[in-house]
Amino acid sequence: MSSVNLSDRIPNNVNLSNDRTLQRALEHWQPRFLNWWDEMGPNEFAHNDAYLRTAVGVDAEGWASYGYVKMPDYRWGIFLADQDPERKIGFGDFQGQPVWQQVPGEFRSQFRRIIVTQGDTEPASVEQQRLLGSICPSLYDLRNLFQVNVEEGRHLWAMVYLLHAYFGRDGREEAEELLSRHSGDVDKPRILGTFNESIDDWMSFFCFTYFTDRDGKYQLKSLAESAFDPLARTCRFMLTEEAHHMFVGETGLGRVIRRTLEVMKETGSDDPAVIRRAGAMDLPLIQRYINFWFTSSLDLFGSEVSSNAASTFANGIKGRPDESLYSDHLALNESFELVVPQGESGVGTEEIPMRNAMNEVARVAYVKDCGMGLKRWNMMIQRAGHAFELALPSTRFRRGIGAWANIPTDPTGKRISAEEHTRRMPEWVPTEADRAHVKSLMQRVVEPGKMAAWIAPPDRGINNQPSSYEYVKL
Ligand code: BYC
Ligand code: FE
Ligand code: FE
Repeated sequence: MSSVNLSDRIPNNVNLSNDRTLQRALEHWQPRFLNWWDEMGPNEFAHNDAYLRTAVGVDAEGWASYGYVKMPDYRWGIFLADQDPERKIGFGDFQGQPVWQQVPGEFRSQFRRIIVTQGDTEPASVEQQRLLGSICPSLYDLRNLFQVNVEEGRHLWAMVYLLHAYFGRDGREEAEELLSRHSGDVDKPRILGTFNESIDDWMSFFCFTYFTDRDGKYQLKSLAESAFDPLARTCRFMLTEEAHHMFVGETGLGRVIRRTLEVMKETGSDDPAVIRRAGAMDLPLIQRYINFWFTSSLDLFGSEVSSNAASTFANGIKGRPDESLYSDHLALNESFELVVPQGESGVGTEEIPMRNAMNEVARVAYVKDCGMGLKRWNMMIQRAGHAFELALPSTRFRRGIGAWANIPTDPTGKRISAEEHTRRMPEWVPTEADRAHVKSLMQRVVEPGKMAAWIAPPDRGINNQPSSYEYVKL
């Protein structure tokens, strides 16, 4: 197992102190990161102790060490999963050859672009979520928000380490740029669409952690297959942290729905106006939030037909999520049947070479994973005796990237006129009135154990603490 150096200014298990130049370069970037955190992160809470887990190693004990910490003092470290000296490239044109410990010159710019894109999303999400603390529904939720924030900060460190260690001067420049683009900035926005959307209420936060962090899971799974071993090991460790982010989303939405069902029972009504007057979120509103964030996150996989995807697969840069589940890792003689728009109003199919369909392959796996939570929530709704069913919209609906970009369809994927599309959109994504209602419920609740009225308490606390624990000392 790689040894962990916690006494360094930057905790790490990559022997940073053996490479003075790299260590100095990263120590030079560190104050810029802290400055960015101070300006763009949850700075209102800079002086409060929060009960957070910190990675102090990559083994079962080390990766989750719990204690109170003030966020600016959080020990953001560089941790790679342990190296497997026998590891071979698992897919693409170089399948079976030993993995690379350095980036081959001919693939340098492709690797850099992907690492930069991954790195860009991490600080973007912290920026998007920076104002949620002031309207938290409980100390428990506040703590979970901060946990997600500091770990996304660590994920930025993970990508910056790779840029500094393996990409020389352009890597260092890209690391600077990661702190100078900002979510929603008109002049210097973040790279991918979803990361420029605003997250100004907790419904959006729970949807984001459910749907968008799950894109993170699938992209990291793909990169964990990479032939470039340091990237693969970095992403493998990031995946262990990612699970908590999706837990926050799934349990968050589940608790909102549970509370809605209680209010439906108390009021004996499913009329959205009645539910809203009683201070909860009605189920159709929840469906519209799901529609918004799911469709936005679908775009993060890129185009269905992508020569970039074919080339990153061929070159061993990016595999399929869970590549080991496939039997053919070359994917040269297979094809993929895509559903595409046909003519003015039709839907047809098109056969494309499998390698060009790798974005879609990942998206299909992602959509299936997204469905799991909905099954559980629908079971709750059904058990409470209601006919309402939450559903994921069609992957053709409201797309901005790929074959279905800007093709008007309804949530079932049926093509409709542009006029109907515009007219009916308020049925399908959050309206001004929805957002105003959600906003009106976002009152700060910070007494230990107390919950805002629109959300049920969690089943259990964090790290075996009671849910009434003082997770953040205000
Ligand atoms: N918005 O061939 P195409 C996470 C661009 S989330 C704007 O279709 P390709 C996290 C694309 O960049 C995971 N632009 O797709 C979650 C390309 O631009 P250029 C993040 C988009 O190249 C929550 C062009 O369109 N990680 O970790 O296969 C909280 C044509 O590209 C979008 C990654 O994404 C979009 N939605 O790209 C915190 C992994 N989609 O080069 C963190 C790294 C595509 O022509 N990224 N474009 O200017 C990649 O692997 C790939 O770049 C993509 C697909 C998955 C984005
Ligand atoms: Fe992340
Ligand atoms: Fe995440």
